[in-house]
Amino acid sequence: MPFYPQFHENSLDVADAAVSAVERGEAESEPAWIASKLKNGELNFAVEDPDAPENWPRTLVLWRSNLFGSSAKGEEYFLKHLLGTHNSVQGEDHVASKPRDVRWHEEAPEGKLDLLVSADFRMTSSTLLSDIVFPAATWYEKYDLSSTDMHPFVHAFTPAISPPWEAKTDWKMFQLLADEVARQSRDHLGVRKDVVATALTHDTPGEIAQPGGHAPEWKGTDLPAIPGKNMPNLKIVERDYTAIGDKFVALGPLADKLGLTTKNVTFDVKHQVDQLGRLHGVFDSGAAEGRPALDTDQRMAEAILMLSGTTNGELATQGFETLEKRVGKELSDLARGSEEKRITFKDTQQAPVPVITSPEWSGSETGGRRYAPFTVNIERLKPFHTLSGRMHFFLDHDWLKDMGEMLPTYRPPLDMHRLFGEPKLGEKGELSIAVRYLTPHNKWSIHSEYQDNLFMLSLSRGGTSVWMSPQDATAIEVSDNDWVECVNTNGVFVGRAVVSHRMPEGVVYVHHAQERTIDVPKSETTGKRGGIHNSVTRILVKPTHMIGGYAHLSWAFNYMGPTGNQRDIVSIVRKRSQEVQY
Ligand SMILES: Nc1nc2c(c(=O)[nH]1)N[C@H]1C(S)=C(S)[C@@H](COP(=O)(O)OP(=O)(O)OC[C@H]3O[C@@H](n4cnc5c(=O)[nH]c(N)nc54)[C@H](O)[C@@H]3O)O[C@H]1N2
Ligand SMILES: Nc1nc2c(c(=O)[nH]1)N[C@H]1C(S)=C(S)[C@@H](COP(=O)(O)OP(=O)(O)OC[C@H]3O[C@@H](n4cnc5c(=O)[nH]c(N)nc54)[C@H](O)[C@@H]3O)O[C@H]1N2
Ligand SMILES: [Mo]
Repeated sequence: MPFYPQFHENSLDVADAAVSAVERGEAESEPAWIASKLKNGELNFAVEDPDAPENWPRTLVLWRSNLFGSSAKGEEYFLKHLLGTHNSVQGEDHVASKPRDVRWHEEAPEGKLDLLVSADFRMTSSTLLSDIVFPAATWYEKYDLSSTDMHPFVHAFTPAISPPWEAKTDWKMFQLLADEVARQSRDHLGVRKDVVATALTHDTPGEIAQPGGHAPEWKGTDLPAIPGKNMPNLKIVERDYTAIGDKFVALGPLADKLGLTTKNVTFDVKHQVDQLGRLHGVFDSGAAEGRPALDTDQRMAEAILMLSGTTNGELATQGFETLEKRVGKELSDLARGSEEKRITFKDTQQAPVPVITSPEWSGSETGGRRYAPFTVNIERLKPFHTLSGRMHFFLDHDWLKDMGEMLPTYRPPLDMHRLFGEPKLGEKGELSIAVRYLTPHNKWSIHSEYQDNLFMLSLSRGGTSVWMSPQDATAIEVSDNDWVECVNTNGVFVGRAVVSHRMPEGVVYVHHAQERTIDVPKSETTGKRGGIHNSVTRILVKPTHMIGGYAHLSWAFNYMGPTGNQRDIVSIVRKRSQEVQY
């Protein structure tokens, strides 16, 4: 798993030490030297002791995320430990689940962050808590692209008006930030070597690094620690911090030198880089000399369309030809006829444009077909990216063996009473009952978005709500629309009961992303305003989600990694005073 910071020492200093050790002839290579230090314990991964002051990040920039109103499972712990601000954690630290290999601090640090920045165009629970808010341009004030793997169109964002007052496009914000970091780096960081640790990633040689799914421990054993095999790949890179701003607005030289790789298909983009240079111009000096300019949001959008097979037929065909050689099946016919088709940003502005079939995805749109995943695998027998190359259910990794989960199997929810002393399910108190607390996605919003307008608020009854069964409602003498409170060791949530026969007995739904900006009264439990759906949750990481280096059980950016499991949460739901204060 990627983890930042990477080591308990500054990775720039680690890089310097590694380089000089190699110069002195003490090690064969920098990665070998770093691995030997990790092995003998002179160097440690930061994740081995995340509560040590040198091991946590001090700055957090939220962009297109509403962490404290939406995603942060275990919200109150984030408020307490990350931000060190008002919180409603009700219980003690969960000492019952002390880790063995990660160092435990009796006094968990509070207020780890020095600076929280968010870039958003709405007032959210996160902007309320941020030190700095960058006002973002909305979708009608900037150029951008929108597309997903589930629908076959590329859409353009085109500004109807300029961003008002100080608002800036996301591209501009990051550009300005990069320029400022570069300016300050002239005095501070300059040019440094750095170590980069990368996961054993899916569709790279790393995914066959641990054959048989055996993952024996090298730490404290006789086994050697080998980068790229039983530990991350390690690489020394040079970072010119003073050039970050210049590099941010240019397409870098590795694009044409190494090509662009997706799903282990490398696209040779020399022609495209040349075309972009002629279209947008190249820089005549500085760190990006000779490189195509990406200095506006519009140019960046154009570059994305130029460099993707789904919008550039030349690349789609080239990618399929590369793949044909590897899998021995005809594939390039899927893109044939579109060799000269290039979907430009102008095209997408005129109308949503259907994409070209490309090996970047697994489906086919050839001949106007609607996209469905894996059609190329099924119809052309292109191997699935799994251990066996087929649809694959049996998993023989050591850890899955330990968990008894080598085949899909039913696992009951965790017994939170036995494990953590939470109340027993169904346990009744005075006008209260212990229930399972689920937070599925909201029907009246997409996460925290689109709910804070009169239409959606009217449709959803507005404000915070708790869906519950008639049986549970009767047990605590609650009628539809009464105010209730959900409380457990993690925190508190206040909302109106929506009593519905659609809910099974013993379960409540508190829909995802009901944030503290709309109709959130003070809670009786804490006397404080606040508590969101995620106040009552906390994360339990499922160990098998951290398996890596074994075929499709390998980490991949934005695709495969642990999820935050919060679905075994037990909460007391109780009737409260119907007089609410804000
Ligand atoms: N308890 C619980 N927690 C969950 C989940 C759950 O089911 N239960 N679901 C999880 C899942 S699957 C997800 S995906 C996450 C979602 O969690 P988040 O990604 O944190 O949620 P959003 O509310 O979608 O936040 C997106 C923010 O980006 C802003 N935004 C939108 N467009 C732009 C833009 O163009 N520029 C800028 N600068 N900002 C923009 C929006 O205004 C919004 O505030 O939550 C996770 N957390
Ligand atoms: N309207 C709307 N649509 C959305 C989104 C949104 O916010 N709003 N978000 C989008 C995003 S980013 C995502 S990730 C998807 C999420 O889409 P889904 O994964 O479908 O989302 P959920 O509603 O979180 O969960 C689905 C169901 O899982 C059930 N469930 C809970 N625990 C368990 C369990 O232990 N076992 C089983 N079998 N079921 C369980 C819940 O009761 C719930 O009905 O939705 C996408 N679409
Ligand atoms: Mo999601």
